[in-house]
Amino acid sequence: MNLTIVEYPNKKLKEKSLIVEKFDSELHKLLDAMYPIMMNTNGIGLAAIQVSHAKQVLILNIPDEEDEQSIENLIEMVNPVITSSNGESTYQEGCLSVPAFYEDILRHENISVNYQDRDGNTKSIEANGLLSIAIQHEVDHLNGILFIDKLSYSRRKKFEKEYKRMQKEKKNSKK
Ligand code: Y12
Ligand code: CO
Repeated sequence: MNLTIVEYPNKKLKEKSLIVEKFDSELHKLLDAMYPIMMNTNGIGLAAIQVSHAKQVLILNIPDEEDEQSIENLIEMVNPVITSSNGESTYQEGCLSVPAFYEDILRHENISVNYQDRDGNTKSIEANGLLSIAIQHEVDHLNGILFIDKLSYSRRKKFEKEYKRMQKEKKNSKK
């Protein structure tokens, strides 16, 4: 499966993803293809909508204490639902669909999540720290929400201006 990352301002990123009902080889192929694309772009999280598949699917690979990512730490979530949350935490977030832009975003510190694995088995997880932040960021993608949608009016204006300038530069450098 050949996947490419969709970048803002592509309208695809606003779509709401659909619940997965079939835990078949097509789902497995999608999950298998998402992993290398996330790793090759230095990502720690990727939602299926970012590769143009409007399915409630996301993957995460949080670096360990040595800042290393390994396949043993890969988490695949299908149909995730955040069932409870508490506390507050601000983290500088980035997104593979909004390249080269990072901003402080306020989210919940601790969350509980119910989800299914690639075979449809029900799972639950309690998360804090970067894992909690990354899950909230990726679950937002499934609802068509980007981290830049959480910026204040003035920060968003500044972002739009900088992002347009960067896109222009990128286009000109390819000429
Ligand atoms: C904090 C909170 C949430 C997340 C969610 C997942 N985001 C990412 O994994 C972002 C990765 C990322 C990687 C980049 O590097 C490359 O593309 C090579 C990047 O840099 C550029 O686009 C130039 C930006 C974001 C993560 C952290
Ligand atoms: Co993202």
